[in-house]
Amino acid sequence: MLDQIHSPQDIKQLDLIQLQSLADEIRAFLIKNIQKTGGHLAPNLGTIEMTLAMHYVFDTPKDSFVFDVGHQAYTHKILTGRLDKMHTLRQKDGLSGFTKRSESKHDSFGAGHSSTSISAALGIAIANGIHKNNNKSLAVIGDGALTGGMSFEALNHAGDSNADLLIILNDNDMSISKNVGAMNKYLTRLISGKVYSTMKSKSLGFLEKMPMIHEFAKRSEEHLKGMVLPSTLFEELGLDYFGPIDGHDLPTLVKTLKNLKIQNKPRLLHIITKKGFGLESAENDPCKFHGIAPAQTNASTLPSYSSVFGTWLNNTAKYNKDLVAITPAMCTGSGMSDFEQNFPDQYFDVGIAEQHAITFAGGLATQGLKPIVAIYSTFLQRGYDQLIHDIALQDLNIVFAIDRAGLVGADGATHAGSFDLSFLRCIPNITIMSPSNAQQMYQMLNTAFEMPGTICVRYPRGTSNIEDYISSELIKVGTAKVVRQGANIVILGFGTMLEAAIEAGNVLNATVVDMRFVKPLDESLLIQLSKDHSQFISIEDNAANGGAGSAVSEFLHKNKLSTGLKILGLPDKFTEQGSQSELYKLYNLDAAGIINASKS
Ligand SMILES: Cc1ncc(C[n+]2csc(CCOP(=O)(O)OP(=O)(O)O)c2C)c(N)n1
Repeated sequence: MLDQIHSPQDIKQLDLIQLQSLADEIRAFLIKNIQKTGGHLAPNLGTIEMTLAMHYVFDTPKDSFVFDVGHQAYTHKILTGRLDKMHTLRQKDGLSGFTKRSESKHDSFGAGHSSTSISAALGIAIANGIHKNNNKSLAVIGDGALTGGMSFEALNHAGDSNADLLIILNDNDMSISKNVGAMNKYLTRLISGKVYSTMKSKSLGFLEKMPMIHEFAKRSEEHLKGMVLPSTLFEELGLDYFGPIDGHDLPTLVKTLKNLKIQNKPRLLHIITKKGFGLESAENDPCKFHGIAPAQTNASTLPSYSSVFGTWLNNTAKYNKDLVAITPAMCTGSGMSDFEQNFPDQYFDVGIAEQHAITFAGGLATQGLKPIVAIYSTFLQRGYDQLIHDIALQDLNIVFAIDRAGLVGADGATHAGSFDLSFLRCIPNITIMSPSNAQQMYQMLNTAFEMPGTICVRYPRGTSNIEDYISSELIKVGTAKVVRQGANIVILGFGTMLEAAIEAGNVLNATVVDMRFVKPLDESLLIQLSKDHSQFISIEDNAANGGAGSAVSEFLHKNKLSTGLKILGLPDKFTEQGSQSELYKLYNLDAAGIINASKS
């Protein structure tokens, strides 16, 4: 059947039995396809029936579906005419792993970062109201994404509006790791029936004193729920609440969605799904199968930068009871699993709540603790004001371990750490370190932990070729290191771009510098090098605009130094998806790029 589906219209004629067969086909297809391409396996296996039912009942693109994060939208891609491109998923020039407006008219809102769907779908719903077009707007949000502050802001707005908005809460009790927080506990109580039954018994007790109303209320439990006493937090906030229902039961999903389609108030349907549904290994270990690498990937034995961070964290915590580490829902990805096990009292997973993670760390720091905020570069964007206003402005002692800086590969522009050097560099009181290898990273973390102030250590996705990296040494702040002495040209290598700098340096007989610090720069070395070299070439895995090379340019200009400078960095456009090496080549961030720059 799958081959016959070219648009959502093609599923409308199916009966429910055929729809179930289609779900089974899609499941088998996804398991096979994602194993080849890599991607978000477990989240997509959990949302097949939900997505089929949504497309069966509603009509995109007239109606809008906004998928939170967009990592669970593969079935949606298949049903909206992208089946034949699924083999290109997450590859260069291929389908995005997330929803993307430029990819399909059925993707009503792009995503990648979490907790945005209710806001966007509410905007669409309110616009529909202004246009009086009767189109429907749906947000699909996971229980993990619901831990993000923006979703609360959106609920706060939605519940006080008359918008024709349907929120589908896809509750699988998992974020990437096990979901956390009071809201999650509340949802569990809601599913177990405890919330509703407590409220019901309370309200019945109250109503027994008013026999007429009691009699009326008894006739319809729904009525009782809706009219007499709100039974859930969502209803308290002004949304109609429906559920919980089994999110893998197609007939129930279809029937419920049909009922909900004819309503026009802000409403929330709570569905219960199993992450990894239908694939035993994924059901048993949904965290491991949240996202998987393509089958042919050779697992490297070299240490990843995330694991270097994890090792440093463990080793340092052994001797420092004041060390506390915080992750906004990225425990495994940040290399913190061992630390979580070994130091549970010093470990905080705060949910997908980057803003809170940062200001929470600020509070801890005011009391003499030494917080380490482990955060991906792209998600640090979420906490920018917190970083400026709550941390740097108060000169608090916090280490930011910024993972996935630079290009991340298959996840594409939404996840690329393209901007951190630019947006961090302009903040006063901040020190920025950018290690060129695993051992230097370890030493920088030692340094950052020892020194006061707001310290950022930013490192890329991937592995370092230095295996023996543990070191007790510190690095003098603001010092760069000449790693190759040459003539005429100086290549200023920032972070792991040093490798390309050395390769090009050997070809060009250039002087090569491991810059190590983006802020403060090693100004005296720059002055010294400018005396006997005519040209600098800087290279970084950050936007060229406002990044490390810009810092060098500003310095040269301020000091009226006439040395030429070519800045190699990411272009002034959002980066593509593909393998990291493909992309670095594409953006000339390799030895060939440096050699070409030296000639132009
Ligand atoms: C702002 C932000 N922080 C972190 C992430 C990484 N991330 C992607 S999916 C995910 C878990 C989402 O859980 P949930 O919404 O319950 O969806 P599920 O995968 O369980 O279906 C996380 C933490 C992100 N995409 N955006």
